[in-house]
Amino acid sequence: MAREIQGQLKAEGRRFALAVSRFNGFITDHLVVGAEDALKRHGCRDADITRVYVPGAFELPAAARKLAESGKFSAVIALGCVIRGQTPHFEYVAGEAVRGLGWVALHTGVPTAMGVLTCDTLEQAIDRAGGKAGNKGADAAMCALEMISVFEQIGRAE
Ligand code: INI
Repeated sequence: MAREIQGQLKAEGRRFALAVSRFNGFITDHLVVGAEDALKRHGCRDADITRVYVPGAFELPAAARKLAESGKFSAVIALGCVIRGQTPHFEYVAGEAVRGLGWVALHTGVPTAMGVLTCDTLEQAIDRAGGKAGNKGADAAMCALEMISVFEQIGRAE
């Protein structure tokens, strides 16, 4: 019979690091609320969440790497917001943030969730930070829970 691994969404007894960009803080604050709400609804204690603030999305990968390599956390959840209208270097900031977080996920082996909004407009960002398109911070937290469980089960598989 085929064996299958599916992630369980359990946050109890796990420790989480949130790397949060201060740039567009009025959006990222809402991503933090969404992420922490999702973690707590799945059993995480307040004391098991560490929030680390960095200047902008560009700095998220470096902070996420430090957090992942510290060995203190079950997962790292990176939260940021890059809006195209605000800068001609949108592509660079967004690209480096996404690429860098992918690098952290691959090279550290610690589940690293990408909760960085890359939007054309402020309205799109609001929609995704607790507005009509949900909360991408909460989505990233759920992704972290799923990947922790998937990795654990792969480790135990015979
Ligand atoms: N950082 C963001 O998080 N979002 C943005 O939209 C943004 N824009 O528009 O420039 C932004 N820039 C700052 C960048 O992340 C770095 O903090 C900065 O370049 C210093 O390294």
